[in-house]
Parts: sequence; structure tokens; C-alpha cells
Amino acid sequence: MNSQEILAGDRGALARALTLIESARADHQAQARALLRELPPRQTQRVGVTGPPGAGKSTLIESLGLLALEQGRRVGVLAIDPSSQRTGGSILGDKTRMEELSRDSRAFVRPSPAAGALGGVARRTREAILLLEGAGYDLILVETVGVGQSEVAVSHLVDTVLLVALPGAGDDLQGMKRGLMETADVVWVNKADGDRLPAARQAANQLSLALRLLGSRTPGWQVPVLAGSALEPPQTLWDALQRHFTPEVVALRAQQGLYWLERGLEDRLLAHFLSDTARAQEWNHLRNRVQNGEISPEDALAELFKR
Ligand SMILES: Nc1nc2c(ncn2[C@@H]2O[C@H](COP(=O)(O)OP(=O)(O)OP(=O)(O)O)[C@@H](O)[C@H]2O)c(=O)[nH]1
Ligand SMILES: [Mg+2]
Repeated sequence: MNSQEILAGDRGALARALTLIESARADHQAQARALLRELPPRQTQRVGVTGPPGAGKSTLIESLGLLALEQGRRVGVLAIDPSSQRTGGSILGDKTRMEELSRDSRAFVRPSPAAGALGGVARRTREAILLLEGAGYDLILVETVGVGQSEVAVSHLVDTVLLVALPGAGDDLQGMKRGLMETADVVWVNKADGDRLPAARQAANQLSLALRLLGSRTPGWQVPVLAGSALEPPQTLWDALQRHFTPEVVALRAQQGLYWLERGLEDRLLAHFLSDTARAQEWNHLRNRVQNGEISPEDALAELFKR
């Protein structure tokens, strides 16, 4: 496959290029990078969609995506799924949840690639975003389950983080990870329909109060907390996402590049350092001793670098 086919809208070529990006082989990755260099830069909007399992992220992405198509946008959907034990495989595995969007020629939905270490997942997602953008998709939606570090990773990959929360008892909200709340730019309390409507409104109020105390990661931005149903066109959510998407926010992409450069160096240095078997053994030994409280982290580091 080549860049001409991708620019011409060949979906098969695009799928094959994504497979290249997902490959663990160094030559495949080099080919993918060469391909990415041939694609023109475009003005795009990137939104991360995070939240607890079953909150309705995929359903909301479908509704939001369909709304975006009506606005004349072209929509690309990706997933970050670093956990390997999720039942049923990938986050987007159940295609039925994005059936309409998947079928539309102006959208491209990529089910989650195989799980892996977060560094690798982030690299693949970053390149997949660039590839979809090069292919002409101007709204990229990235789904990730908010359990663990992936919500932090996604916040460094997108312009806007949308947190999908669930209505429920107050203690649900207390239980929601602080990290999830801290990375959110827009909060959507989902399943605000039928019997759940009062609970959803109450949850939205509580979250709104909590977020006022936490502040937001974008200076001058008050995180809006909306309640609604993913089963209907989420127009208020669409408007909030557009309000957050300012030139100042887009300018932060340069910082994100630096962030991934530094994470990449850390990963490579660590891999290089531990490629020596004796050193790797000593490292594991020291880790155990630190964990058992037998030695301080500082003393362990001093010992490791003594030689
Ligand atoms: N009533 C109602 N049901 C919803 C709504 N949004 C999603 N659902 C249902 O909730 C279930 C989970 O929805 P998903 O969209 O798969 O949730 P998810 O957050 O993507 O789930 P994971 O990817 O597995 O973490 C499905 O059965 C949906 O039909 C909503 O707004 N109202
Ligand atoms: Mg999902």
C-alpha cells in the first residue's frame, strides 16, 4: 500500500497501514513512519473518551460521530486498551455498538489492537491518529477505559478529554478515580434517561461541585458537567466540545510531542539498561529488597550505580 492509495480514500490500504503501525517488527514500524511522512498535515480535532467500563463510551461515540457527519465532518475512531484481561477482548470488539458509524463511508472505526505495554499502545495510537488524519478524517475519537494509566496517556494524545460518568449513588462518585476527574475537560453523565434521570441530574450537580474544587487542566476553563442520554443526538455535548477546542488548546500539541519523546527515551534507556542479564537480575533483587523495606530506594540506586 502507498500514500496515494490512502489519499485516494482506499479503505483497504488504510486498514493495512494501521496493521503496519500495530506490528512489533522494526521494519514494519519504519515503513509506517515513512508512510506517515508522505501524508499532508491537516487541521483536525482530537477527542479522548474515557470513563468506567460500561458507562456508554462506545454508544456515545456512535451518536457523537453521527452528529459530526451531519456537520460535514469525517470521523475516525480508535481505542486504547492496555489491559489484557478484559472480557470479550477489545473495547470496540462489539461492533454492533457502532454499527451505523462503521457502515458510513465518511467514518472509519478501528477496533482495539492487541493489548500491550502502555508505552507501545500510546506509540501505536499516536501514529494511528496521524494516519487517519492524513487520510482525511478530521475528527478523531479515541476510546479508553478509565482504569489504570490509560486515561493519563490519552490526555497527552488528544485536544479534549471527555469523561463519561454514570449516575448512581453518591458513593459511586466518591469511588471514581481522582485521576479520571483531573484529566477531564468535559464531563458527560450518561444514561440520563427513563428512571435514571433524577439520579443523573443529582450526579451531575455533585460532580460539578467536586470539579469546581479540583480546577481544570486548561487555564480559564470551567469543566462543564452535562447530563444526557447516549441514545439521542448529544447536541449539548457537541457544543461543549467545540467551545473547548480553541487555538490555545491546539497549540498544546507541541508539548505533547515533547512528552512522548521523553517517555520514549525513558522506555528505550530502561530496555537498554536491562538488556544485560546480570544487571537485570540485580535490578530485580533490589526491587524486592525495596519492596520488603530492607533497603531505601536511595541506597538501592547508589548500589546499582556503584559499578
Ligand atoms: N439507557 C441507556 N443505555 C445506554 C446508554 N448508553 C449506553 N447504554 C447501554 O449501556 C451498555 C454499555 O454501553 P457501551 O457503549 O458498550 O459502554 P462502554 O463504556 O463503551 O463499555 P466498555 O467499552 O465495555 O467499557 C450497552 O448495553 C448500551 O446499550 C444511555 O445513554 N442510556
Ligand atoms: Mg466501549
